Amino acid sequence: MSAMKEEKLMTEELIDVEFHDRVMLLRLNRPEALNALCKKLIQQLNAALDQAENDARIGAIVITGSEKAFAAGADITEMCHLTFTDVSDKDFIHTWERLSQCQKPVIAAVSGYALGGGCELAMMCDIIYAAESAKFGQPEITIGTMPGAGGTQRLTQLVGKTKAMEICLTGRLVSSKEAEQIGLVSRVFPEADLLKETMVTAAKIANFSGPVVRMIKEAIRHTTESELVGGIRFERRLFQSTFALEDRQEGMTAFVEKRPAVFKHR
Ligand code: DAK
Repeated sequence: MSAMKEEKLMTEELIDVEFHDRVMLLRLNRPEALNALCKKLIQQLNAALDQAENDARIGAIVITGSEKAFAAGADITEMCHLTFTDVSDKDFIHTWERLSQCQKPVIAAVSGYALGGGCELAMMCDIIYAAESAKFGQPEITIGTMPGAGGTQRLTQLVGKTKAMEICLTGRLVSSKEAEQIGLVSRVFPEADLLKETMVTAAKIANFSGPVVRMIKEAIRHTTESELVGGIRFERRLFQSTFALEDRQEGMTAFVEKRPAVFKHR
């Protein structure tokens, strides 16, 4: 990473926070890297979620990105040089699960790419609204690794085994239309309407009784999340194990060097 890019990560806000009555709007703001989810961005996201949880005036949270990208995944340049020991000893990026633990309702408003960790982040939200331009996917296999933040688990729960297998094993992109058909997203809107419609839904939810909203969310999560706990941890450990593979090193290096990866199957 260049010194200039590093400086930006040290100093700039990578998330814009806006308040619209009882709705907190979080806009991922790292356009030069298609909102790739670096450590700093996840820290800022988690801090904003803590703030929302502790503020009784906030009744719902919306997370969005730019027109081109909700988020193009975890930051590959940040992960590229890590070794198996680096990631397994420190239980690499377990902090991502903060979003899935949020007690207040969270809606993702997705335009453009929601790939890898970006798709996983969206699936941690309670509702996903998408623009017609949205493209979902778990392309980790193309860079020699696998989903590590719930991609194999939440996607399977949402769309079923054979669709999840096909999406994760091919790394192909899923259009918003298909995503709606298979139950990955709640609703699809024209680009120009996406945020407006998302904010209307968020405001509606935020103005219902906060404790009742929390209880409904807790009841639904009881079914969905309780089944997931072991699988999420298992997946994260397998993801970390891919850092022992030459193919993972090659896949991520090839992305950074903008060339096709050549896998040696070891
Ligand atoms: N990381 C870092 N930089 C990225 C990036 C990423 N994921 N995606 C895009 N960028 C950067 C590009 O390098 C480029 O930077 P410059 O060359 O301009 O400096 C800039 O964003 C614009 O990207 P492109 O030039 O590639 O734009 P295109 O329109 O041509 O292509 C694309 C857009 C989204 C198809 C392409 O950028 C792409 O394929 N991106 C990578 C998608 C991907 O493979 N995502 C999965 C990453 S792995 C875990 C938590 C999370 C994860 C794992 C574990 N735990 C909790 C344990 C997640 C892992 C992943 O997400």
